[in-house]
Amino acid sequence: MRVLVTGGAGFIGANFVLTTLANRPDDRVTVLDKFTYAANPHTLDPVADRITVVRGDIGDAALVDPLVAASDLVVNFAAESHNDRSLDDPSSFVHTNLVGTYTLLEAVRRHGVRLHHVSTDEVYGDLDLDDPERFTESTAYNPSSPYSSTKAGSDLLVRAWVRSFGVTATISNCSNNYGPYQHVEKLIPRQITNVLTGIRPKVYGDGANVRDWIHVDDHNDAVWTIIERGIPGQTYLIGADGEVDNRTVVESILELMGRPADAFDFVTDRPGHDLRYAIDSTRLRTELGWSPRYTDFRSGLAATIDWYRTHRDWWEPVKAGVEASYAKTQTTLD
Ligand code: NAD
Ligand code: TDX
Repeated sequence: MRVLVTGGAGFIGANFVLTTLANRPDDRVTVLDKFTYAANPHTLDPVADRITVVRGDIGDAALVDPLVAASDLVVNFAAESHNDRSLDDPSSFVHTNLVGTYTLLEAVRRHGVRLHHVSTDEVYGDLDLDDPERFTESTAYNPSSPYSSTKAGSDLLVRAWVRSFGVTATISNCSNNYGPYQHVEKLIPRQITNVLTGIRPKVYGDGANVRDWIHVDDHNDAVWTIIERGIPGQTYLIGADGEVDNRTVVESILELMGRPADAFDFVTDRPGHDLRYAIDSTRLRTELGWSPRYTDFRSGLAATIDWYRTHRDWWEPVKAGVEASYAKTQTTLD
């Protein structure tokens, strides 16, 4: 199969490329990526001779069209992905997440190519801490941030192109990912690399916000399951029953790194901060037979800490810039 992986130099997309090459040696992989700040130019170096890398924008129709025409499958990971940045400047989120997805949809429509669109549980908004319900495929969309609203819009474009134009597409909405190659702006790598560089970890607000953690390899395994066995036109939620509050995540990182569990600071909260996400992945498990392999969050976290410890050259060049940027808006709370 000829697979076009958009956003294949970012966190989840690069892990997808690496596991696809390992598990499906006969597939031919092309990466289309704009190489924004979020892409590390070295992540794909070890497989550079096995893939084709095209540097460009998914919103560039003239570039996208022949790449899609030469593919059997497009897997769309390309996005602006960070909530904090979307609050600072939403413009690139509107361009990439909305115009970019539209551009891909028009190309797959023209050429009759299958699309899998990767999305997030944040499209559903948030839940109360004690709400017994979790998100399902029929939960109403209710996004909170410029990031999540542009992802919600991208999903709705895919649904409309399926219904109105007969495009063959599936959508997945996954919970928070962790694992190797995640940018140090995100919660888990930020705190691990803070400890490794002598900075106290930073928890937004009171740290009660809950995220539903899944290892990136389990996410990507679910994406392949949906591509192979999913029903065209359907949406599947991906989650691994990994709900943990942020304070506990940071305390666990500190403990696993041999530091006192209270050696962190509470800092300025994120505006509009979603309280809790929780995924019910029953459809994916019962209809498609998927289940996660990483069921012990603490050991997945320990492996991720080891990865950042042994890959300093991968993250060190951007660490100081990320912290300087956060310091402009985040101050320690008393
Ligand atoms: P990321 O920010 O690490 O990577 C995004 C990649 O897209 C980068 O390589 C970037 O250069 C590229 N890109 C950005 N704009 C582009 C454009 N206009 N054209 C081409 N490439 C462009 O993001 P990620 O965490 O790997 O997320 C990948 C996808 O998964 C996103 O759609 C995101 O919404 C979704 N998702 C992420 C998570 C998570 O926890 N990280 C959870 C659920 C869903
Ligand atoms: O330093 C921090 N301290 C902190 O308390 C950072 C960076 C974050 N947080 C909090 C905010 C969130 O409650 O931790 C939680 C996780 O934050 P992020 O890593 O920024 O992720 P989140 O906003 O939950 O979104 C992530 O998961 C869903 C991805 O960035 C999205 O792309 C994905 O859709």
